[in-house]
Amino acid sequence: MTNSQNLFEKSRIHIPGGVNSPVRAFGSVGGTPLFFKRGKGAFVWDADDKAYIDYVGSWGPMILGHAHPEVIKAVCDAAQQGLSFGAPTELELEMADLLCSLVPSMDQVRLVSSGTEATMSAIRLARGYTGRSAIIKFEGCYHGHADSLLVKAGSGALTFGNPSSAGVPPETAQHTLVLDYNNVAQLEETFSKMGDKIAAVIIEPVAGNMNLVAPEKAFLDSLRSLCTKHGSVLIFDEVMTGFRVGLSSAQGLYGIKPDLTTLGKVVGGGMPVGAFGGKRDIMQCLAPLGPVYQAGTLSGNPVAMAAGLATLKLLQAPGFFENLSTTARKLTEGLASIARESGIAFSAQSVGGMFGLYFRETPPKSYAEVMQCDKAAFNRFFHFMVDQGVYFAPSAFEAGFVSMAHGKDEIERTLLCAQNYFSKA
Ligand code: HOZ
Repeated sequence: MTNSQNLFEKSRIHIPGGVNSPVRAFGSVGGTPLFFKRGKGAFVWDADDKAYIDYVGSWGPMILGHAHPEVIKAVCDAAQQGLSFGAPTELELEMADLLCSLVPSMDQVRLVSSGTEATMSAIRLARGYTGRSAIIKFEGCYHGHADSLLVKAGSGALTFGNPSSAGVPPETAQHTLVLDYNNVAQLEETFSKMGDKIAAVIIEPVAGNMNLVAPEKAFLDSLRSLCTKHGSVLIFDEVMTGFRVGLSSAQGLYGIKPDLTTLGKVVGGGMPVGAFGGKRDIMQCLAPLGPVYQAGTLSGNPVAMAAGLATLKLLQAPGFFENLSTTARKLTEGLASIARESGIAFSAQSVGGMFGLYFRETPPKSYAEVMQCDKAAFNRFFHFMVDQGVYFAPSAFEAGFVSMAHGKDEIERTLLCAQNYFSKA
């Protein structure tokens, strides 16, 4: 029995399913989850001391690679001053100023402790601001696990075949309309029928929780114009794409200004941080200024702020995102070309530092097309790569991530392993 297997057996006694977040359980790919004990740069080491090139990066935050010395120093320095005060600190001010200067649509921002908190609060704020109840989300998009958003959701919900969770009252779910990603006609029809009832549309501007699905520009443009026309709040959930696909996030990349934006992952540099922000008149509906309540004991935690600020400082270096995007592109183009030579139905694509691998001929454009991927083929590939010391997300329905620590050697080694696999598959 490996140390990971042993730890998993023990964890199942007091932790439901042995994990604190479902996708980690390897339920979709089969086998036993790896327990990690250390990370450095592009690598993680499991409980048996085996090293892996890591393409999960804690599901996105580790954009600088693991244990970056400047981030670790910032965290240690902040911790020396005290862990939490439940009162404002200067670090929060620094973070808010930085976020509003980097995110094109953000006049004001509120800091929270997770992406789920950010999206849940943004929805409440949009409802409070408009006085309307209905929201639109898209099938396969995942916005954290708040009740109204766990309807036909992606990520773990999709991985385990329960896109709509038990425990969500029908009265809550009835206010959530689910439409198809990238379907302009359906969006227009819905707005023409009930535009005056729609409080908000929430979208992952690049979907990353049903594998990676890239948006069509025309789709994002119609979203913007329909929300403006009908007085609905457009929320870009950039928890995954924020500072991951570019310095000005997906909204900068596609040239769209949402009304509200949610952030998480990279913004905390590996610590629990989320944020939501946007237009001043909407943000001013929040307590203590306005009637929409939202609060948190650990919101804006100084140690977490220090990690986030150190990370955001480093990714503003000239050429950072060009290099990151080139790394992701080399990986996906390399994998696609190796698979093509072996006649395997496989495709891959990247947006900035995130990527998708698909066991089908072309990248999917919707949830329905994601479902056409050969999941069993992904699972076989996943396990072969793990054996070879390459760790991809343990689910066919998650995006992958590279960091600035992934260099030529790591990409070449990954491609070599994949070549060994595809040539025999
Ligand atoms: N919801 C995350 C993937 N999109 C998984 C989080 C985790 O297991 O850490």
